Amino acid sequence: MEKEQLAVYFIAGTPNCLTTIEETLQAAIDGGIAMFQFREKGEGALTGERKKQIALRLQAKCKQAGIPFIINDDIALAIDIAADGVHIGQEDEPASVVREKIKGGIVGVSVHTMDEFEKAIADGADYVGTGPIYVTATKTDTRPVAGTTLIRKMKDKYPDFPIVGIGGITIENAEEVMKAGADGVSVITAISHAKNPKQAASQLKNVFSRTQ
Ligand code: TZP
Ligand code: MG
Repeated sequence: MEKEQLAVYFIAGTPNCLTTIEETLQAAIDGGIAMFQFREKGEGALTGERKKQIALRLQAKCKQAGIPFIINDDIALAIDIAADGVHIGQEDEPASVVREKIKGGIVGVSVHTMDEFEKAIADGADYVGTGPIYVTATKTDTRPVAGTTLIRKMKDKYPDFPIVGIGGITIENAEEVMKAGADGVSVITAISHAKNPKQAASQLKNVFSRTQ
């Protein structure tokens, strides 16, 4: 994958969206997101065939826009529908095992320490996400708020490895994350709950452009 694909990395599942997830994703695409992760979690989350049917429709949108379509956690679904990749956390299957299963696809891993970061690299991750950088209401079982210190440390040691920040990132604080060395920001609420999701995506893209 290209690092540029992390610039504005939108994540959403149906429970995160104020309108339909398809409308929200389309607006985010129109605003200029570079990658999308389908993260169907939390109250009201779809499962089974209904989840798969939505995934297929979102995948088609991403294909049309030429951006990677990543699935959170659900390796079986990702393989079933030939998604562009998966994103896993520390509690999921080991990254080395997932790497084998996903073959040439993108594997992203959530990391919270330098040790987890180096393990993810050794296991064959293509990028890592780290956070929560700021306070977030979206995920309740997070680690403590980390700020941007770890991003700086990771970039000092591995300047070329793709890193994206996550958690509580907004149009207002995205610049700080980019300046710490992140290759991009991943957001749920900043786009999915925006009055105008297209404009929110476009503003995040502008923050990225002006910090390069
Ligand atoms: N992992 C760490 S924080 C978080 C995830 C999935 C939630 C990010 O959501 P938001 O709404 O952008 O803070
Ligand atoms: Mg997970």
